[in-house]
Amino acid sequence: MNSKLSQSLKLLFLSTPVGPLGSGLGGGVELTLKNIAQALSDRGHRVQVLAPTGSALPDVAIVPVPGNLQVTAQTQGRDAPVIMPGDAVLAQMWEHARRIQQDYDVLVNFAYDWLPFYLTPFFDRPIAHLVSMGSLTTAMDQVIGQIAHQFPGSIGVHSRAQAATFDFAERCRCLGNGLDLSLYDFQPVPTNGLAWVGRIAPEKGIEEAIAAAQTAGIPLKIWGVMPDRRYWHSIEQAYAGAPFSYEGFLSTAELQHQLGQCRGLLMTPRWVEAFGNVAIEALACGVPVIAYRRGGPGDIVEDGKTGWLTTPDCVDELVAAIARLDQIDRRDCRQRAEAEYSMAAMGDRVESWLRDLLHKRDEGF
Ligand code: HBI
Repeated sequence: MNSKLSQSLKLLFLSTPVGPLGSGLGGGVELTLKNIAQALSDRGHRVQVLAPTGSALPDVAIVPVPGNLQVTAQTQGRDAPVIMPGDAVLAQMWEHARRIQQDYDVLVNFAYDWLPFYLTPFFDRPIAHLVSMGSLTTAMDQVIGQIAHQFPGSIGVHSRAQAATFDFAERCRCLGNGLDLSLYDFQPVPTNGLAWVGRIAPEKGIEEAIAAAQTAGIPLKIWGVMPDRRYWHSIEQAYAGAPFSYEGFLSTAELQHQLGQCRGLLMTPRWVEAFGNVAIEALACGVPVIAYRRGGPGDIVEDGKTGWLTTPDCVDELVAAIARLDQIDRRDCRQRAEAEYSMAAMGDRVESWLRDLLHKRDEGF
């Protein structure tokens, strides 16, 4: 849909409360928010972001909100109670949003937290929720499901696999994701070994990637934020002598340059990744992706064309896939990213989602 044919939208984005934008603590949702803000601004919409103090994003207007950060949802148990710290930044963001909502057409929530969903019926303006992870806790499943039924079309997800973790999957709008591909250089010839990129945490399954690299005898380079040094040291001890090295948490510009030199990216999530931005970053550089048939990466990788899909948690199949990396044409990887995961493609999907939600609202849904 060409927004020139209809009025531009005034959008208020409410960020994740687990860390300032740009700190890496917000994980994939930081990049998602940044790219959606850019894609929608590029097509004439006005985007304002509320985010924890200390947030910074190039070319994005951010209103800093003070308060204590939220505990990350994936470290809670399935039956964990809903918790909020005293003086919570999440509560302050939504109090601020309540006061200024009349200046906007749609609010877009990026937090995977109970409060924004619970507050939705109390707001005058429609709220679009971009749910950034699969099912994690009963309390979140319940409150998201309630809003999915009460406000049809208001729940956006990244992949069908992620939607399938909820019992209201058919009510989820699948948005995929998108990148500014001009930031990623296609590298036709690899000069490096294997890559693993992500937050270095137990749910990411880095151990299997290291074990596969060790068996394959190919060095594995690891990039990403390291929230827990103790966990990293336990990995170093468990796999002493294996060919792997930690290469730091890099800017997108630096990461894509290093990642693009690799023969392949290994994605070994223990949990259902909602999407796996790293998969499309690799494709954008021409790097084939070997991923478990699990979660978002399972929806992104085309088996045998842009990488290989393997049985989850099976190191032997990772090793077999590594041996077949040179069967993948690296140009196919870049072309897939351009067709499906560009800013324009993601911008189309998000704009259409928000307009449909507004349209439903106008019809008094
Ligand atoms: N945990 N409580 C909470 N809130 C979030 O918004 C959140 C999170 N954990 C991880 C996370 N967001 C993002 O890293 C993923 O959604 C990508």
